[in-house]
Amino acid sequence: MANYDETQIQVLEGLEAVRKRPGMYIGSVSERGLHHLVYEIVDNSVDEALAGYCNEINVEILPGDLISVQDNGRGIPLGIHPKMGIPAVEVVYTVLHAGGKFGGEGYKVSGGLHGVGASVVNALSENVTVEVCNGDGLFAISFCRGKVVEGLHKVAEQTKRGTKVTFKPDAQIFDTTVYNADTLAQRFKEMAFLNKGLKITLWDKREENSQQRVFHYEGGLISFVEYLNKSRESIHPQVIYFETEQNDVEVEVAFQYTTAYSESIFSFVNNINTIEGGTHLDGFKRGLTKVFNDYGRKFNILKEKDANLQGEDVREGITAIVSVRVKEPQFEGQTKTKLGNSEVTSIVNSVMLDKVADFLEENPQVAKSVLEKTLSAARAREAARKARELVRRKSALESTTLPGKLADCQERDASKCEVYLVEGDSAGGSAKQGRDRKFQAILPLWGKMINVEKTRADKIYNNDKLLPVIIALGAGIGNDFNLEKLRYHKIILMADADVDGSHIRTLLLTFFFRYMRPLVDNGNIYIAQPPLYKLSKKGMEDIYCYNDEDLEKKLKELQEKGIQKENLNMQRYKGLGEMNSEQLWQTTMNPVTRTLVKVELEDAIAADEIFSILMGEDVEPRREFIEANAKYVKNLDI
Ligand code: 28F
Repeated sequence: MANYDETQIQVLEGLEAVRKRPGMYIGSVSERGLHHLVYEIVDNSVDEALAGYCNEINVEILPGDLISVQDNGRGIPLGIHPKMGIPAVEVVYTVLHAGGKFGGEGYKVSGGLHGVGASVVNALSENVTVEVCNGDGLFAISFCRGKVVEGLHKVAEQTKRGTKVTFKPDAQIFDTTVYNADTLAQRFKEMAFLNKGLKITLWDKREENSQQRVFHYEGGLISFVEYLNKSRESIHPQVIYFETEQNDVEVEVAFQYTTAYSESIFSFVNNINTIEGGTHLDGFKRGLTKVFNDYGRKFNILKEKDANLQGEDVREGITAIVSVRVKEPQFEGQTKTKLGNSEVTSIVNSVMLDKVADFLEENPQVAKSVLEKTLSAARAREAARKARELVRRKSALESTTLPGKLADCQERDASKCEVYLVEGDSAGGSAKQGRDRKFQAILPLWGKMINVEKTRADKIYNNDKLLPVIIALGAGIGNDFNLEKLRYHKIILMADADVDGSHIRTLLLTFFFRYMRPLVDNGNIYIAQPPLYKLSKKGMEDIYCYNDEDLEKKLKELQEKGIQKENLNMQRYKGLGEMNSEQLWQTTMNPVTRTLVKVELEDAIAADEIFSILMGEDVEPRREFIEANAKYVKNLDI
């Protein structure tokens, strides 16, 4: 214990650094960062499950937004750490990066996006209590903002094993400390799918009489694909699945084809959703293309005169999960969610060739249906290529042939430019007059927007409603999309706050998500917030309210100043069209006074799901969604 003081100082400095710059460790201090704390702790339990010692995790949201996570693993080790001279559990909770690397033999594979784990949660929590049952009893240790307040001590006799962590996120750090149970549930569901047999229970105890939600799938990835396809029509009954290991890399793949036109492929490394893909995904795609070409040639479904199927042909309508477990994953890319280990490509490619070829030979009926689908996709691709060529040629002439309806801005630096996509010609007119033409462009949209979820690519590229949007943005579409060519860094959807407005917003978001996905990932899309009410009175400046709570608040403020509701004139706006250009500028477009909602992608799987439920072919899931959510609807105008 000679250097005990010194190491303690290092520990405190480490945690102080986390408190100073929390964003560097958990991404942000928004609601998203708040949820991240829970994932860090649950990831530790999942690691224990991956090691084969734990099969149940219970998460509770307690009154006051405390979180408790409990597992039935071996319990965090309590023995004195040889170098630090303190119990191992204390090391795990106070030393940055203490996770898998400490104490020699770490876990074989380990999840955790940032791999920073428990000490970061501790640094960013008002209180943490860790309880460990290791077979010899129940022991506990407590912390406050990262510092030990009650050292490790025995609490009771206990023969069971496991770890329970209870923490309260620090209100000094986070914008909000209120948890969203649905966000957590979505994540736990995915984790349960990825780890077959693992049972994760979520119980929101903030409300009385609340129900437990249990996520437990013996089918694992097969259940995952079935779940994702519940609002799609599959073209073969069973999910194609295999699980194997090669050169220390575990590969698990499940996929099924549907009548959809888009592809929904999700890839994971050690349970982490690799949003940017990487070598495992490359291997999957390469293997898939080759296996169908080989099969098609062998059985003469692909004739001699036919060209090879291309990657996009064999992926049309596929729903797939690619999950690999790698010992030392290297993460790259902007958000560190892209696998870089080059050896993984050939491993996944070769197991695909093996396993999928076997499956096709054993299931010729399935092989035939899928190959027919890929052939028709190849024909559609040809048509789409011609359509896209046309778009490209039109956009190439960009400066001279910007859409006639577009009122462009003067600024040429795209990072300073905004474009408002406005529903309806009349609102478009007011927006054109009201805007600051230096940096704000207006593109009015009119008529019926197409639903891209139900349309094949070739019909989209030359659709007369979408073409102006594609050309105005200037960055291309689909595989050709190039963020660097984007002409406006803020794309603002401005539609009425009614049912039709929601519809057009949803149609546009579906289009951006499926065909200009980098815009979503990069955070270029915003939704304008026009006011719902105007309060006016002679001699008083007009007051705008953006929702019902806002209205209540402002009425109360006025009352405190002695202005009664009865003496006010209250106007409820039914649409953008009711505002003149000056009002529209003041309430919705002036960067100083407006509110914009930024569209962010927190969970790509949940987003894919909601788009296919709301916009897809299958009616039943949509109906269920509406029945489940109708109670939340506030301003329904019929
Ligand atoms: C509610 C949160 O944190 N559970 C955990 C264990 C079990 C072991 C462990 C954890 C070993 C390699 C560090 C026990 N016995 N739930 C949890 N359960 N950590 S965290 O060991 C520490 C890691 O790197 C454990 C034997 N080996 C490991």
